[in-house]
Amino acid sequence: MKCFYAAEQALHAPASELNRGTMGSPFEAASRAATVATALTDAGIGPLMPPSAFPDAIVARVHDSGFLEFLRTAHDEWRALGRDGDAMPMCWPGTTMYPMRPGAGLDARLGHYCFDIMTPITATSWTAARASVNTALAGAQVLTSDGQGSAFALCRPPGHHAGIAAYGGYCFLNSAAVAAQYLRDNGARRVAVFDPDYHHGNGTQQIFYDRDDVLYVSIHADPQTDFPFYSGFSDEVGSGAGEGFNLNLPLPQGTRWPEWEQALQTALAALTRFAPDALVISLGVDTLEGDPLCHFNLQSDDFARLGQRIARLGLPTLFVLEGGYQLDLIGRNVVRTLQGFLNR
Ligand code: Q9C
Ligand code: ZN
Repeated sequence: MKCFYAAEQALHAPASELNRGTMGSPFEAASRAATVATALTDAGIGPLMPPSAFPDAIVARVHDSGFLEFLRTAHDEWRALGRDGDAMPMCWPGTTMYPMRPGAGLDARLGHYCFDIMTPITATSWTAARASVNTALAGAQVLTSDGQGSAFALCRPPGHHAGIAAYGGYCFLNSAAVAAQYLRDNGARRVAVFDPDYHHGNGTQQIFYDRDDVLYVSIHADPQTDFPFYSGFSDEVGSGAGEGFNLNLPLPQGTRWPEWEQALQTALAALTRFAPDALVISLGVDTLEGDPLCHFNLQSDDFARLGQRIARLGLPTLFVLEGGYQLDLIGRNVVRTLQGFLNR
C-alpha cells in the first residue's frame, strides 16, 4: 500500500497542553507519527513516501480564506506583540453572549477561530498542518490515478475537528475533508467519509453538512459525555440537499467490540447504500482500551476486523490518521487495520 508522510509535519510540537486543569505534556505529540512510521516499516507496509506540494487553492475548497490567513500568520503576530511561547486564546465570543463580530486584534481572532484550549499554535504549526494536508492529498492522488487501489496518509497534526473556519481538538486543517473534496474535483461523483475515531468529527460534519455528494458517517463517544460536546448527536442528519447524508452513531463510554460492531454494521450499510466512487477513512485508533483521553474498549484484533469490513466494501480507499494517544500502541493498531484491509 502506498503510504505518505512529510517530515515537516513534526514541526508542530507545542510546549504543553492544559488537560483537566493541569498543564502537562501534549498528548498529540510529534512522536505519534514516528511510532506509526516504525510500525508500518516493520510490518512491510509502505514505504513512507514524502508527498509533493499541492497548491493552497485546493485547501481553500473547504476552508474559509480569512481563516487560512489567520492560521498562517497568527504566531508571527503573537511574536510581534512581544509574547513568548505558543499562541493560545484566552477569551471566547460565547455563542449565547454576543452577535458575531469580526474580531480585529489577535486575541479576538484567536477566540473567534479556536473552540478549545488544547490546540496551541507554534511558530511552525502552519507548516506542519499544511504538510499534513499534502500527505492526505498525495494519498488521494493514488486513488484518482488508477481509479481504484488504496493509500495510507500518516497525517498529524490530525484534522477531523477543523471546520470551515474553526480549529480545535488538536486539529488545524481538515486533511480528510480536503482529500474528499479533491476526489470529488478529480472524477469521483460521490465520496463517503467514514470516521471511526473515538471523537465525533465535528469539522468534517460541518464542511459537508448541506451536501448530498459527500456522505459523512461517524461512530463516536456520546457528545453528552465527550469532546466535542456540542455536535455528534444522532438527530444531526444534514440540512437542505444534505439531509440524509450525515449519519452519527454515538455510543456510551465503556463500549466494547460487540456493541461497536453493531454500529459498524449500520455504518457499512449506509456506506453501501450511498455507493460512493471513493472512500476516505478518518482512522482514529483512540478507541483502543486504555487510551489516556478516551473510554471505549476495543482490542488490537478488533482493528483487523475493522480493516476487513472496510475492505469488503470494495471501494478505492484512503486511510487518513486522526487520533490515538497510547504512544506504544498506535502504530500496532494502524498496522492491524491496514493488514485487515489488505488481507480481507
Ligand atoms: N486536554 C482527536 O482525537 N480531549 N482529537 C481531551 C485534552 C481530546 C481529540 C482533553 C479531544 C481531541 C483528533
Ligand atoms: Zn479522537
